[in-house]
Amino acid sequence: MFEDSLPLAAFDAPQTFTAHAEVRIRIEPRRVKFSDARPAPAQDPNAWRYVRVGSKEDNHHHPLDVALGPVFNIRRGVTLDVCWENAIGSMPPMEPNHEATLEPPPINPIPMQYGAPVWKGMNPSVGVVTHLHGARVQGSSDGWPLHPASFPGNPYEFPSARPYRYTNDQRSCMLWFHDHAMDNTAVQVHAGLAGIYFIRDKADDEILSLIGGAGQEIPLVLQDRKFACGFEKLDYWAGVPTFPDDFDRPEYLGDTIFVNGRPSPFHEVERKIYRLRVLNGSHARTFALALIDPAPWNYLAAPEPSRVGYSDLITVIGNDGGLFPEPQRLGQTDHILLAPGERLDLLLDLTSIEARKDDMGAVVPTRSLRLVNLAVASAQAGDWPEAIFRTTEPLAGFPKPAGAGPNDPAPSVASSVLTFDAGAQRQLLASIAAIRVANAMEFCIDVTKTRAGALDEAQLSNILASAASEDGFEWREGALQAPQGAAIARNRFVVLMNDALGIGFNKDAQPGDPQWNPYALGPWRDTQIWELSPADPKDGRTAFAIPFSVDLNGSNPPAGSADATKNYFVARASWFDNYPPERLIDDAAAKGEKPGYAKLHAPAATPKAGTYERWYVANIGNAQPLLAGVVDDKGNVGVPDMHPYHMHLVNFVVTGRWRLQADTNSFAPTANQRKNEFDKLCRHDTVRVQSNELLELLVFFPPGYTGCYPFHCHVLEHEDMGMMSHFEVVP
Ligand SMILES: [Cu+2]
Repeated sequence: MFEDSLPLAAFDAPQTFTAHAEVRIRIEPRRVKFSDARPAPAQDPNAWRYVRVGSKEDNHHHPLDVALGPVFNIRRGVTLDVCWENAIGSMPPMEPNHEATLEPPPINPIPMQYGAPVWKGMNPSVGVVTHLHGARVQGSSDGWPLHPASFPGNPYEFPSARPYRYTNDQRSCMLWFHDHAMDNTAVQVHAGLAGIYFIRDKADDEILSLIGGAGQEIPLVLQDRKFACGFEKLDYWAGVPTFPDDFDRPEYLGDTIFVNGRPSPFHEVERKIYRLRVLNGSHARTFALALIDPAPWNYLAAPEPSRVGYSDLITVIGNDGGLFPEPQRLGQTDHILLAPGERLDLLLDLTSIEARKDDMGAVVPTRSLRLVNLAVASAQAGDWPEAIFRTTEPLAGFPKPAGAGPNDPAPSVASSVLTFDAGAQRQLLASIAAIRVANAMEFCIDVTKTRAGALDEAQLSNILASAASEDGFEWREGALQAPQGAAIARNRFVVLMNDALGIGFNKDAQPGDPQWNPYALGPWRDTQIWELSPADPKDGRTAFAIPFSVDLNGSNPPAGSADATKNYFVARASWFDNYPPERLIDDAAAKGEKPGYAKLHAPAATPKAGTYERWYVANIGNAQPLLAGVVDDKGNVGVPDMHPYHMHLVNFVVTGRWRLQADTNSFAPTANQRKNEFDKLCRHDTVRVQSNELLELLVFFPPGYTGCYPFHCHVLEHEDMGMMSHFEVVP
């Protein structure tokens, strides 16, 4: 570890735009490096890559330094027209959805079968779809999963290029673009299809000049990955092992943290202030990030008492939707959680770092601080892998394991996140040293150079306050809110469902079969998302009882309450539940239809542009009644998954949290209970919803932006397997 240098210039061709521009991005197989120690392969491509046509990367004879796409820098309000072109290669002549005629492309073991479905019951890849995550765009430019830029020669008559317009009409923030193809997002992002995109404005300029200029900014794209042998390729399937009972684990988990495309790299810095723009670009892994001194006892003549935790050098100044209204400095032993899809904007103040002397009295010219990931349970054999999604607190309301007595505590998940318990610091360092995926990167600090001035916290607060109330939310009484007097148009109720116990998918399931879902009248899917309504459609579907009451037609004040169990009906299931509405039509000729995806069902919600809505989002299991029967005969506890819930187009603020309580089977309101969650300061486009948790979100649909947009879980495999639905914003 810490042998590769952090690629920065290696985001080879930064693209900066201050006036309207038209850009072509070609998506193509390329040879890339995954490690400084090994060159890119001499011949066969080992990644799919976004390349700007005409840039210095646009040269097939040369390998590229990283798999990540070019970095974009765009001024707020400047329009950028991007044509996303699929140049991955043509499909051999084939009948629609006919797998047998297709050859895999030459980048295995990245599993890029053009024609074969990746997961059971899913569509094969028929192209690429580029989505700019977090962007305010018209629906027609959002990257609709059913509108791929397809492979030339595809039998569905999809075009091979998609022109999108990005208006960048939003406050400064870090966005990222990645593949969003129906059913195939996970493998295509793994193949390399991701890149980052910054919107810049006045407040952003002021932050950069406060810390010494744009050179002090370091983008950090964190992705867990697993090398195939030889360090030339990545192996997707090795990250999705199958349980002995043949129950597929539906998440990819790598054993190494890649930062900007390199495994656990190092980066040389000085005693200055740095701005870290952090993206969790992983498929399924949530990080608990902290800063530590990895070797506090190596120097006998240390000028300060030895300590391990250095997270107090970090000040959090923003997340998905841009800058916070006020800065939040972390504590010495704090960690901060970052789920797939989420971003953080951090200031790292190294100006106070002291030089150390060795036992001969000579100054040691460098000191190291390490960015670590304390959520490591999956690295330990035998652990239920989803433990990595949990936090250090015992999960109130979480069902006890089979055989647990009345006085046994609810399962604590403390073991899944390493802690800084007093007296256990040496043990912590030993654990970190032993677990590869606990190590993100190391900062090597040159202490021989003159130090810069410390962070001007008063000036920082002024900059953040000046940009606090804009773009749909106002900073009032210590919380982001809808502007004074703005109406809340209505409430909606969404549940995230898991088939955690492996009911399994059977497209031919019939009513009464275990694989038949009586709530949505279709086969159970592994993961799904439902919109609930109190209205019984009277078609025989089973009511779904939830101990929480939402008046869907209510407006301000919020209508959610935890006092009554109420029956709901599944008004709209996931795209996939009513199998097979989005299957590629494979007998189109016989039906006299055009080949392609079948017509989409109605949207789950139709909010009006320019309005506010409250969305209640619950993460619960598929067992009814809740909490009963969620421990299977192997002692596995059901519904352990956290789901990072993502809505396209919008920003939202978390305005309430409830937890399902085991003893009373009711939802109890909880304060902003997890440390460093910063509910009142965050504009989210993605938020963690822990198991048995219910969130109240204040969602702003920006004026002037209409069309269809997905909302989904950002665990890419969950999304591919059905935890995705869509809303249509109407004028
Ligand atoms: Cu999920």
